[in-house]
Amino acid sequence: MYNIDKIKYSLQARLSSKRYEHTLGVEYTCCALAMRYGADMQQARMAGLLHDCAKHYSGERLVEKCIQYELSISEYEKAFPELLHAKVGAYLAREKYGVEDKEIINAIECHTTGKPDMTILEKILYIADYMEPNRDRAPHLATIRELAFSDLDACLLKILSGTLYYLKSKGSVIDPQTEATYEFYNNSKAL
Ligand code: DGI
Ligand code: FE
Ligand code: FE
Repeated sequence: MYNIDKIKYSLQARLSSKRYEHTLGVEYTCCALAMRYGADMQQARMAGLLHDCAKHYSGERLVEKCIQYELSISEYEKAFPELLHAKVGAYLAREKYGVEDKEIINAIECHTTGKPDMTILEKILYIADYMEPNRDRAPHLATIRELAFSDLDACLLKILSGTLYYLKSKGSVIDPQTEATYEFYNNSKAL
């Protein structure tokens, strides 16, 4: 069993108060979605709680951490190292917070870009991260919050298309995994 209080204490000490509130919001939303879809609620809560546990590191520190922990860095991650908070977070969830459940680790690892053919837990974390109660800036939040409880894949696609639109409008580098995730869910929607 995990010591949730200890994990929360440690996260609160490291993350900014805004990021910590976001973390609690993602934990809560993961649990609600797990309840809706019959997924494991404790597993979903833990994924939500730890998903941004490396978010306080700068891009430069994240690159250093990857080198130190021997984690690979792609060309895209080099160009936009903040993306690495998911990979380093997955590593720390296992090595520092003692999470042995590979499904939780995988969900944390892909929570920023998504990936094609996600598990229910991976979808729940990806969606909860976007729509937790403290989020207020993303477009179509009301629709996304409604869709999350009726059609997970349609909800994913709505988030992905909004994210791609936002990144393109900023002229940002788009990770091939974000693009591949969008393509997968866009192609599977009619099936
Ligand atoms: O860590 P959070 O802020 O809670 O959320 P997150 O892990 O989903 O990260 C969100 C940011 O990641 C958001 O600004 C969009 C960005 N992002 C997602 N996919 C890509 C990306 N940024 C780039 N440059 N390329 C991507 O493919
Ligand atoms: Fe994140
Ligand atoms: Fe997050």
